[in-house]
Amino acid sequence: MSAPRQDTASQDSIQRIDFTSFNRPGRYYLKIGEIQSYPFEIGQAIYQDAFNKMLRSYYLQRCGVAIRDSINGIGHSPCHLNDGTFAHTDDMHRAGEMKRAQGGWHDAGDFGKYVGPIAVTVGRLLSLYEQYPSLFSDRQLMIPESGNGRPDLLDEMKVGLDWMLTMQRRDGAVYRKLSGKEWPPMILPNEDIQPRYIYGISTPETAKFAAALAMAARVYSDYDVLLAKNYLKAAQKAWEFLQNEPSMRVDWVEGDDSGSGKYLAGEWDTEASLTTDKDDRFWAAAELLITTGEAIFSEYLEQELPRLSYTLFEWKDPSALGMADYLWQPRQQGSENLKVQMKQKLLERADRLLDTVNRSGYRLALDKFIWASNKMVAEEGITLFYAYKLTGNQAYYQAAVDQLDYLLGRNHFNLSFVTAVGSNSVRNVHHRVAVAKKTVIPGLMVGGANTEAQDGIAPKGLGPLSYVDDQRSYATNEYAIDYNAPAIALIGMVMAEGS
Ligand code: 9MR
Ligand code: ZN
Repeated sequence: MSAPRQDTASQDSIQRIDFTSFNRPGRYYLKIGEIQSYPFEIGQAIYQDAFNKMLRSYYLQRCGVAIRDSINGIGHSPCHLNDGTFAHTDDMHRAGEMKRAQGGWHDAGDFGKYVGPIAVTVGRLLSLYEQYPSLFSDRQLMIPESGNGRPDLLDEMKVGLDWMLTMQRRDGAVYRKLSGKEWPPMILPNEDIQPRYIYGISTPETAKFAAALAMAARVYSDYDVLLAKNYLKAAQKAWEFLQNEPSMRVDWVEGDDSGSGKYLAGEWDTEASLTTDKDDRFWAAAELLITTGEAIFSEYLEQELPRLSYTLFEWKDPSALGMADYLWQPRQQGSENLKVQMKQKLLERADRLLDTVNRSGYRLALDKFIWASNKMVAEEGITLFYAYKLTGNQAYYQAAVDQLDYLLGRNHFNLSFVTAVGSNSVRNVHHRVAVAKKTVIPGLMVGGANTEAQDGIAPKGLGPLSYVDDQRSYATNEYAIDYNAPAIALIGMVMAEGS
């Protein structure tokens, strides 16, 4: 056991115990005097259960269909069958007109459906699939499509992809979201019968759409050539629209967030990435290049790359996945010069992260805790993992696993931030179905510590301690599809290349 050391962010006193030499699989606990720890496992397949539960949660988020969950008995009748009505008049549709846009996934604890988070969720998970296809199989998740001969992951991602297609306009532009005008109370989705609206088109969403659909075009071509062609056509059409709209355009009307998330530069978000769509276009160009090999896309990347750094992949700025996918693209294509630049940018970030990890008692790569900090922990873990993949340096690998350890319980709260994973895990998630059914839905990762605690329930201003396991705390204890995705990816990477 190491000497006690203070973790600056939490003020906790921390001692490390190394279990490397324990190689007998089993369930263990620690006891010092009267104090006994939660039990924990040592073994080969310790992540499999978390991986499958977290992946399966997307099935439970499906919209527009009846959910009959054979494993947990969670379910509801079909919801939101009237999706949706145009909220505003634009140059192709009139307010009040209807467009069929059923399906997709509810975003989080709410019932909104947003192109941004769906695109990055699909992107993160299809990228994992491309790198480690053996993590996935048919009949893995016990979903309605299990047994159809293709990996369940692809069936589930198709739900998000096909819904995104419904959000595209004839000219390739993509509408940003679909939701009600009022936040529904804590009811089941089929009880939410308010009208649901399709909100304005936007170039950042159109670009993220193009990227995700371009990826899908290559991934699904092994299983369904027609579907893959359709996805590619949609991606190309979206890119065409972006060429006709060279500046960032977001059709936003005051009040468009009255009953749904903004996913836009706003009162809490000041990041530069929200005032430009170059980062979104970069991801689109990278995926379109990998899929089609067309020169216009590599010219675009050559031109834009010098201005970008390697950042944290999310809906605010998805450019990092463009770089990672470029670096590890199949068939060894791509320009060496671009790869060298990307590699350097990625390692610059990874080295900064490693410094932060080494300074932190919990070996955490984050030093600020805002809304969705757990998602950021997972994404930083992925960046560290990528750095390990590029260099073989074990220090990066260890730091990547450290991020996962934090999420699954090695934190101030002694708590796994994923429901039904671990021996002490979060229970009171801000999630309408879970609250209405008075149940715990397994495999949901919550947002985590958020020093701004905008909900007024979690304590404010405490950094990593600004968190509470309370279903009212939407700013710290809500689950969202784009939180689970990087956590699943980090787990998958560690499972696939764990040493
Ligand atoms: O995850 C989002 C976070 O990055 C933003 O800071 C926050 C405020 O805009 O919104 C979060 O997303 C929520 C969305 O707006 C509505 N659905 C639930 C999402 C998770 O809390
Ligand atoms: Zn629904």
